[in-house]
Amino acid sequence: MATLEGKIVLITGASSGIGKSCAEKFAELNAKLILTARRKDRIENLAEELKHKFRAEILPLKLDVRNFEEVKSFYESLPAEWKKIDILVNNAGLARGFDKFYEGKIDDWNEMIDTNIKGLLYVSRVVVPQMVERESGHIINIGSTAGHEPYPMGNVYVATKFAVKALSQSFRIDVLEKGIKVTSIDPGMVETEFSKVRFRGDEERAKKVYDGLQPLSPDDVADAVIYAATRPKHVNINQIILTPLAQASSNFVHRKK
Ligand code: NDP
Ligand code: 8X3
Repeated sequence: MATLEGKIVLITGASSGIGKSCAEKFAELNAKLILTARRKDRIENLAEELKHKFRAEILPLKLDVRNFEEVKSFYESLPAEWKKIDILVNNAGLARGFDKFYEGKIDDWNEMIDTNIKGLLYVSRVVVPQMVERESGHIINIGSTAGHEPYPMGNVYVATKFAVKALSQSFRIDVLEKGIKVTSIDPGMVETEFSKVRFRGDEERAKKVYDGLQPLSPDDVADAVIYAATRPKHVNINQIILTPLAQASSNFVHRKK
């Protein structure tokens, strides 16, 4: 197992769910963390907690991945020693709405496309050149089973995750001779704030998504991220698809009555 000690890890969307669990696990393994999200209070509190628990070195920084100028100035403002990011976890993402495409809301579509596709591209565009220069680094994209098989009313969210899969494959080709790893971690149903965000705070509807089955926890997904991040130098984990035991794919879910 390769060590994470002293590695600089940037996590987008670290204020909740999978990103937060990744932060906890990387901190436990003595990585140095740059935690980003829009909800600054949350990442600041998390940073304090992890500093206290693991003596971790952490920079919590507010970042909206949809804004390229903000992404650029975020990176430029990092102290020189923190610019050499070893591992980039492109996790920030969301679903909005659950409609037939012909009834879909344009604002929902734009938000998903701007966050899940363009945000991932913006952050990668700014962070990866120093990896290329150093011929070392690891890009870990959080995809989804939705990027492998569409499901009813998933349309635009599904399309964004197909795009993430395409980008992970493309990145891998583009950095092939640069010694940089590219991994896609593709979970099925994970109980986080994801469904609450999708249904705009409707807790009851969000809960129903996981009715009659045990979903993945964010820690389950973070474990897969850590696995990919700790392989020996010559090993690249291209993709991990993980689902709850009760989920075979996007469309096949077994629920106990
Ligand atoms: P959560 O809603 O719990 O977390 C989403 C995170 O993304 C939050 O930290 C949020 O932070 C951040 N985020 C959203 N928009 C932006 C933005 N514009 N700029 C910066 N950060 C942003 O959901 P999950 O943990 O479940 O989601 C994480 C990733 O996992 C997403 O890419 C999602 O598509 C993917 N995924 C989730 C699955 C699930 O079933 N839950 C399954 C498969 C994949 P803030 O609001 O503070 O900015
Ligand atoms: C999130 C999981 O099944 O809602 O990517 O698409 S799902």
